[in-house]
Amino acid sequence: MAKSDWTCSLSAICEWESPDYEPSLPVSEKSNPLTRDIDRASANSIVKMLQACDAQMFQEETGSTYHKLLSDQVVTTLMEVAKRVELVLKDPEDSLVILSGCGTSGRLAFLITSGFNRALRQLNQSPVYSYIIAGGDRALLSSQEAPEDDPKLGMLSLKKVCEGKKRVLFIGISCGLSAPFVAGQLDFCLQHPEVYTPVLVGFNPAHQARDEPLPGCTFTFLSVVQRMQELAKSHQAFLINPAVGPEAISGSSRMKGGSATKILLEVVLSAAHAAAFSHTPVACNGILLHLRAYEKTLDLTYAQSEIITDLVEAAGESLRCGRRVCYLGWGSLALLGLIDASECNPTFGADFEDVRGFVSGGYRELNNKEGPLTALGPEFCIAHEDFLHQVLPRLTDKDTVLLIYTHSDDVGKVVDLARRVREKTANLHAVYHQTDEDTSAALQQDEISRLCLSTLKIAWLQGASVSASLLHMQWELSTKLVLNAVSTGAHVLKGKIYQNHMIDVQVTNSKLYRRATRLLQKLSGRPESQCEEALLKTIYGANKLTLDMTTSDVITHTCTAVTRTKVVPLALVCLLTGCSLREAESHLERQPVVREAVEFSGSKSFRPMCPRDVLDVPMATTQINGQP
Ligand code: F1P
Repeated sequence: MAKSDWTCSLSAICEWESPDYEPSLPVSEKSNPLTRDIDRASANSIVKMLQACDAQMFQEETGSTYHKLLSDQVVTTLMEVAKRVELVLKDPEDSLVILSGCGTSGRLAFLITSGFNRALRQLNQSPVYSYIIAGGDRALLSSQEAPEDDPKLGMLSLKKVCEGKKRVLFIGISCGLSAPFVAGQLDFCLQHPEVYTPVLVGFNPAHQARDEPLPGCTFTFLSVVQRMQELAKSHQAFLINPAVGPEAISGSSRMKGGSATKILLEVVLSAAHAAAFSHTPVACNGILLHLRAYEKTLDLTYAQSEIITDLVEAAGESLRCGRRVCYLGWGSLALLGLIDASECNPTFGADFEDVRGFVSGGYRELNNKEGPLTALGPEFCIAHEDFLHQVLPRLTDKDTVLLIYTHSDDVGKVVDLARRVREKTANLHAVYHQTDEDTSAALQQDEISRLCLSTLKIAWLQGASVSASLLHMQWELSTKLVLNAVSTGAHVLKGKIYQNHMIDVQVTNSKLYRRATRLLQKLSGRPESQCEEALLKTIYGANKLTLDMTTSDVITHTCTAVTRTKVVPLALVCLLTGCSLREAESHLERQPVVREAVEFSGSKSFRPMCPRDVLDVPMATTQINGQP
């Protein structure tokens, strides 16, 4: 298949559903056959692959193996949960709806609860939604993966938020049905059914939930799910877990997992609001219409794939030459910029300076529970003023800046900022949404387009059937897709991905520890025990493992791994060459490309399947459109 003309066949789209396809892995961890060669694709092909992966979210149910987003069973559960939310909205006293999750799932819990509490305030209703994110508010903007492994912490934070409440609808989000933090919360709900009704959102079938023992607990994620399945029969618990297909970058649940979380929960909460405040009872048709509106959002967004490609290229070029990408946003779209930027560190091992998000109004706009976090360090400085002071003075044409806004934001302010950025760099781009009828800011928009190198303008139809709130949620999803494509595509172009795996995965929690071991098995062809041994040796910086090291639990390993860099690449070099850890370190120091480090040390055993650099080095300048 020509890389410059990437298309996908139906069999490739459905291949992951075959029972023989990576049978030991849950859907959320499988590698997507559509992106097998993403590491050597052009920007244009990368965007097309991401489009095809995203489209899998709305694939119809083909057999009985996997329920999909539009399956009857899923739609029925969405209706049931919406009715529970409606009850809370109609009688909010002493009641709460809580959305909780780790990493991206927690960030989206924050985004969604903020939006729907705002909607309640506009209706003069008191807010009923609350969010919990593992690691607290700092995890909204940075990677805090260790707390994800703590079921007790999850349970305690839930208890704290619910103090004095008589009725709580708890919605736990774990894309992989795997986070111990969420399992602890669900278990607590199951133990206190007089107050709590648990709902689980994730993207694996129930039997693929994680079955690993949890420290200090008698339950696993799987056993919690099984108890919930039993209670689901009598509507005392709910599972919303359609399969949306493997992620474009294996295990990167920030992408489809995050988008599907946003879609599902917004559908539920919107239906509940319409039932409680607009005399529109929760109905199957309404739910389906809303889901289809998101499907159209994907189409409308990727209809602009040429400009998205330009953005990916610009951002990729910036990252390749060690420069930065900045998202300057307004309103909730800015929050999507903050979220996307914050995920680049855990996903690609990026520095916080590589991709940064800024929001007009800073923490005032964010309105998070813990208030301003600027004292925690420069990566928590998120206002446009912080950008003007810290970043703007050092900007050059090699940095990429994206303005992200809608026509309902203060477009005059966008013009002002665009002018200031333009004095420093011509590499300025705009991503903005407007309704087809609105021309109020046409002159200012023309000015912005003149200042920008490219303008990604998405025009939306605002007919009678599309409410302002639905439109806004569509803008948000569209922005998420664009930014995910920009940051993922840019890191692929930088050479951070091998096939469709992130090889330099941070081994900072148990899920990532298991993923790292599997990756080593796949790339070295060695047995699991050898791979885990090599991983532990690099984590502990030891050529020989002591009893202490081998008998410690995974949490101890991951706490130590936080202090180490390039753990997986080092382990891989050791496995493939048989060299010592020190030798592997020096190979990688001299040659940060794993493939070449291995070849340099004389191994014949490593046969790379892609020509693109695996680690930290810029793509060869002769590589055009993915062709060497
Ligand atoms: C939670 C999560 C992801 C993050 C990384 C570590 O996953 O924090 O958001 O990208 O993979 O885990 P999940 O519980 O939603 O599956």
